[in-house]
Amino acid sequence: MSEDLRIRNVAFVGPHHSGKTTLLEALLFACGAIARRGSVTDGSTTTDCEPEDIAHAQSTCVGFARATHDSIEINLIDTPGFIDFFEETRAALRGVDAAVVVVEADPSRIALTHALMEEIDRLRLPHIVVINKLDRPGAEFNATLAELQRLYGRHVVAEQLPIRHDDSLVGFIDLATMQAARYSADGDRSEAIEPAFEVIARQSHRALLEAMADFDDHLMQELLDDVEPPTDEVDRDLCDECSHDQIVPVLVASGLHGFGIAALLRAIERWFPAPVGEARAPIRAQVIKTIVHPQSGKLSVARIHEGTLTSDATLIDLRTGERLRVGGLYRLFGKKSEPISSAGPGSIVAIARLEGVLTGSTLAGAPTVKPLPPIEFAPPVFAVAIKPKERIDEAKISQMLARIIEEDPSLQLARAQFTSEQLLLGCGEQHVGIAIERLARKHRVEIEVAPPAIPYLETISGSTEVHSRYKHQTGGHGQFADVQIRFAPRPRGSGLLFDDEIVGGVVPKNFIPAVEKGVREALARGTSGYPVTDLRVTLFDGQYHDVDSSEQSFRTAASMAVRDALPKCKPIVLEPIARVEVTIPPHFTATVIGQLTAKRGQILGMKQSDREGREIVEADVPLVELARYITELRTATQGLGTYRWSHERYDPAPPGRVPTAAVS
Ligand SMILES: Nc1nc2c(ncn2[C@@H]2O[C@H](COP(=O)(O)OP(=O)(O)OP(=O)(O)O)[C@@H](O)[C@H]2O)c(=O)[nH]1
Ligand SMILES: [Mg+2]
Repeated sequence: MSEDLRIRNVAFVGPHHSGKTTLLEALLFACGAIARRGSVTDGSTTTDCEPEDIAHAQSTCVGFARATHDSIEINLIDTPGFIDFFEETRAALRGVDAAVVVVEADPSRIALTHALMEEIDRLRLPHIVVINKLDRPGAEFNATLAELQRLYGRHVVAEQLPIRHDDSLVGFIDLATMQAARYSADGDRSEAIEPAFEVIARQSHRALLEAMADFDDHLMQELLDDVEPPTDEVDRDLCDECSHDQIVPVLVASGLHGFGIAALLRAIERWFPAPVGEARAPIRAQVIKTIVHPQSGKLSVARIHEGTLTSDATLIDLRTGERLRVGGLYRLFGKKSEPISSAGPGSIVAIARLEGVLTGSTLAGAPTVKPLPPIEFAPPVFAVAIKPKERIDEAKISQMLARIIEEDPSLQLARAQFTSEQLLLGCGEQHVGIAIERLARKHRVEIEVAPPAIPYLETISGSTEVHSRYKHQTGGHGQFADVQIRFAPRPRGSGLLFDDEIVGGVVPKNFIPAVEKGVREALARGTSGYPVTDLRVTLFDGQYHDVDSSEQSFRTAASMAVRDALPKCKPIVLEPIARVEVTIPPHFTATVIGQLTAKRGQILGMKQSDREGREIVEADVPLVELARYITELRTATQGLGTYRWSHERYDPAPPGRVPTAAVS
């Protein structure tokens, strides 16, 4: 039988900059888990402990910590809010039983929680919302709550009201107990509700009960009969309905001042579910994060769902069937790892040296254990071209790149089509940028980064015939070759065709491959510097000299012919056109179509997506216009839009818009 454990596993999630790391730090301090409260601005918090977090004063990956309160062990995961790191956050949500959604007291920032709330709903994860930064002048509690309810419904309901004086937070009213409290350095002090707040408190209390009554017939009857339900009943219902993800209570806080922590701790303990799991069952655990230290090696952070894991156990990676020996068992606290000998169900632990195990893998104590649902990572939407700054061997660099991808499976490596550049792909500019920084720091490899080259081509739109003679006399042996060549356009996409129409051996057979070679070499860089394609090149006449003609001289004559001919055939530059599928909630369709049209896109139509509540806009867009498209798309769609593309064809580029290729 499964038993309730005195554990809570909680993720702090929410938009970028909403104050998650600061609030979590205040919670750790309140529980005595840290002696001094660090700050994000000076890089001293527990969970922003990676050098990249500190350098950017923001979370760039998940951080782990724990605290004990009322003899309940609280495992905490701090997640990065920036949209580029959403895949990291999604994986972490698999390890917890509940989430604290931290938002700023600013209604305009609530829409940024959309993708996150969708994921929380999909996982049916019990959660609360904390309206944070209420100490700030101009903080808007009411408007923020209204916006939350407009987007997510009336079951997102205030359980506290902030008491603000002189535009700053001083206390709160608990709407379940109808008691007020004032924050102070040594805890919250209860006090009576001020007369000025009585009406609003009563109305909000009623709204809370009504939202809860939707899931509780008894409470509904009491409300209909105008009976005030006893406080302990309200409290019980809140626990029940929040832990079953029916009600989403909203709390108030100022993480920076440590205000709201006591209520938050109480909510975590009372409203969030305890993990369930059987200690004697075979191990069933899922890896939610992989950390690779250049010196100490690899750590797989896993959530144990069933069983008791010991530091000398053998596990099966159900993804590969591989049997692996645990190389050490740890609990993480910021950058510290504390060795432990065993951990039971509901725990989040770091396991050392599980080679081949990836984030998302199910680790099992027996082959009969059922795998947990895999974690599918969204396909990458942003790419940079990379090459090492110094010449180091290819094998070494690919090994290091493989390690950073092992840490973060939402990164990918690929070779660019047409240009063969090495690409690093990820979920956005910042995601890829930070990966490069991490690579430089951890593996001491400096990488040069550039936007991927656009594989422009050149073609001709007119025909011509040229006569080219190469004659050179340098004492002794001379050089002689004479060719007449016709250049004509071919249909788009048909490539280069070389024709030999020589009759009577005026150019001997053995020199014709040299002519073709000379033509091809010269066409590798057209008038614009880009390769020339879609044309027919016909050698139809020429002359040779018995002694002075050579392969080299015909090659030279042929390339001179190309140089001469190209400007006479009205050369044009061709640009690659991508077929784009943009996936968005339907109400953004008009915006996205406008955006794509402004990018010279040609809209092909709309279709239904497999994903519920999503539509796909299909369009053909010049590849060059897509360089930063993901950032623009997210800005226009509250972070919800995503897209993928594939090469479709080449079209003439608008004159004057194409950079000349750099001479290499
Ligand atoms: N006034 C005020 N500022 C706060 C509060 N909490 C955090 N901040 C500030 O807001 C900024 C962001 O805080 P963080 O704790 O890093 O926010 P976060 O949600 O962890 O940010 P990401 O990890 O990037 O998603 C920092 O400059 C904090 O000092 C608060 O309650 N009041
Ligand atoms: Mg943070």
